[in-house]
Amino acid sequence: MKILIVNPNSTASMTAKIGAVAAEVAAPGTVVNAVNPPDSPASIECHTEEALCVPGLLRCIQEGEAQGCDAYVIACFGDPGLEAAREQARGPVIGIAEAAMHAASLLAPSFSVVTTLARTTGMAWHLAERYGMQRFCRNVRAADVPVLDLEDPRKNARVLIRDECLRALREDGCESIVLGCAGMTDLCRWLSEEIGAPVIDGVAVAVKFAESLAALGLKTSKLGPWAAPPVKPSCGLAGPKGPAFDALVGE
Ligand code: 2AL
Repeated sequence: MKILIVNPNSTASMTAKIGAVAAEVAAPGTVVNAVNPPDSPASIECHTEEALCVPGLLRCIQEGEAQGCDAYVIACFGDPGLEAAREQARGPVIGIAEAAMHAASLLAPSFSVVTTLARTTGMAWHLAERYGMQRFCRNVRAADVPVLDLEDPRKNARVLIRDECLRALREDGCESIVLGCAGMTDLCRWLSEEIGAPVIDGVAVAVKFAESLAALGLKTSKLGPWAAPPVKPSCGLAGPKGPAFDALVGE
């Protein structure tokens, strides 16, 4: 089985970290490949950056389709382009926020999200509403850590995140924590031990969900709004048979 993990930001060190966690949790026989578009923002921390990363992300999914990938993970907590990616893919496409929130709801009566910057907390609340997870979500908290600080060992990111997780348990009355950034993926086990409660990393959970659904032979429904988009000459990313895709696969 081949799973493609797309980090929609262009920071290669984060993509490598995501790929390492994915390879660690994948079953024997599952090949995981982590990629990022070369031309997207270095990190995604606002609505504009979310919008800007989507064309590159969709190109990655189209390449994955050409290579016969069985399932996909979008490794950014805003789940950018998730439904558009589902229009492009035959197999399951899982966003890390939806995966983490659903997993948390199976492990504890409630969760709080601990994310990067305060300006992204509203985006996480919107996702909780969209996924029907609002009733499990006690709070969305920012550790005040820019995404790229997670890539710099000289910054104090892990301690700031640990302290915010502890505050969440104490002040929000939640029993589990959802990590609000793919760049936190390597901290999950350490954080769980430090705080004594389940800490859910969407990257690991999304890989396992994607793998399970694909192993069951389940695919994305093409009966309604997740059908392949109509091909239009004005839009290079229009669909699997659009001009951009043809250029990608060398047709
Ligand atoms: C993210 C994430 O997961 N990747 C990224 O670049 N930004 N999320 C976030 N809340 O900052």
